[in-house]
Amino acid sequence: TKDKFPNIKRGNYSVLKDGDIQYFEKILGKNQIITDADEVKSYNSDWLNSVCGYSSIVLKPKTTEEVSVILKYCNDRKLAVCPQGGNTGLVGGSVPVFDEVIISSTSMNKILSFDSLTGVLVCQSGCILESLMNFLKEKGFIMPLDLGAKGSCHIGGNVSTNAGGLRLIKYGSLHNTVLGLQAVLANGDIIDSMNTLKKDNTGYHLKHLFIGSEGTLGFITKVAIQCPPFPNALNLALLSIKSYDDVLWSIRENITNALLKDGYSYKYDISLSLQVFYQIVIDLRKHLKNVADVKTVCGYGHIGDGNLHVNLTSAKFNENILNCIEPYIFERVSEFRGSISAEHGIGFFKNKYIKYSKTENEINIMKSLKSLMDPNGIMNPYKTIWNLRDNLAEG
Ligand code: FAD
Ligand code: 2HG
Ligand code: ZN
Repeated sequence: TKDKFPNIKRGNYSVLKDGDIQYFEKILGKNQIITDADEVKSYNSDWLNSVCGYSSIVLKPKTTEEVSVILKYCNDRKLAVCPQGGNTGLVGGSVPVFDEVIISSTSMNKILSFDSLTGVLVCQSGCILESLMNFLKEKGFIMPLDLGAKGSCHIGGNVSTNAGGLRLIKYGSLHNTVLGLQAVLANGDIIDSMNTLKKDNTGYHLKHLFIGSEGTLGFITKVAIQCPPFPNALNLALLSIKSYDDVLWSIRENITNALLKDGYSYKYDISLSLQVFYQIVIDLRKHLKNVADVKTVCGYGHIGDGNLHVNLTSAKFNENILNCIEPYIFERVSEFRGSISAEHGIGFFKNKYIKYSKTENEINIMKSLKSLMDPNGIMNPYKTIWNLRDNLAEG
């Protein structure tokens, strides 16, 4: 990470000591901790192999109470942490930038209840999306979201990124379908907003703060989600392809994998009105016409949601190409009054650019919330609103 982003400096956080590891062993047991360098490696690198931290420890709590004890300890010790789900995020948010303690939801994978009358599923945050889909299939229900990373991503990661995916157009975003959640704050306090009611207007809707907060405000431990019944009728489109087996989603779902094979991916995930939806790809091709080593400039995504994935590739990472794309693309999106992050989040890659989509007053409220909920700035530092942090603890 430091090679590609040399200007980023480690915050003034504590460094992990043997005594810390012994404490974690005491509360979790050795089986729920990884310190073996080879094993820890895969938790340090993101799915795209774009960024890599150097954490020396992964903690795998099984319960909310364990997460609470871990976070309280890290906060008191001023150890920075990086919450991680299935590590399929595409904006460098799920891996440490330096030596943050990784807290993985892998072992928090229990389905807690399902009500077949209301379709409400309650589960721990580490349940893999596809496992939940398989569980619901037998009951005649589906998850309200589906995405290409379903075999690995966790529902807690989905909620933390407010993942969109292929069903958003029909069922709405997770702000709509998540009925309740439980999260642990940096200081270990458990915020239990595990509502399973469809209507509840008692005060501020705290769950919405955590949906899409990318691990910067707390660690999500449980989720209650409204699941729709399996549709009785399907509308099929007739597509001119060679065989029936070639229909409904793998080609679309595998675009991301295909681009990864093409080389290094520069990824942009924007919302634009349909009047100007594809214009940005045409403009970018013109803008980059004379830039050496650009391989592919393409756009695809979720047209019904007004969300375009603009992806570019080169054989390997090239700083000149990056500087030609950014901030150009964000300036254009801002001119069109679009969003610079439609569904993947801000993460590590885009946190300099939030101002292109948010006003100063909105940013000020975000900063105040972050200082209130994480005064020592231990939760997923260097990500999301890190560059706005003039009044936040720098660690
Ligand atoms: P991670 O990648 O582990 O983490 C993502 C962020 O959430 C990080 O900031 C992390 O710190 C935080 N986080 C994770 N778990 C918790 C927790 N329990 N508490 C607090 N913070 C937490 N995204 C879409 O929106 N739509 C798509 O269609 C889509 N398709 C994809 C297809 C492929 C092939 C791939 C590789 C990715 C795709 N993504 C898509 C991106 C990614 O899968 C989603 O963002 C997903 O929701 C991330 O879940 P995860 O469990 O892997 O989270
Ligand atoms: C999709 O819609 C995902 O396929 C991934 O959100 C998009 O790789 C991307 O940029
Ligand atoms: Zn998408």
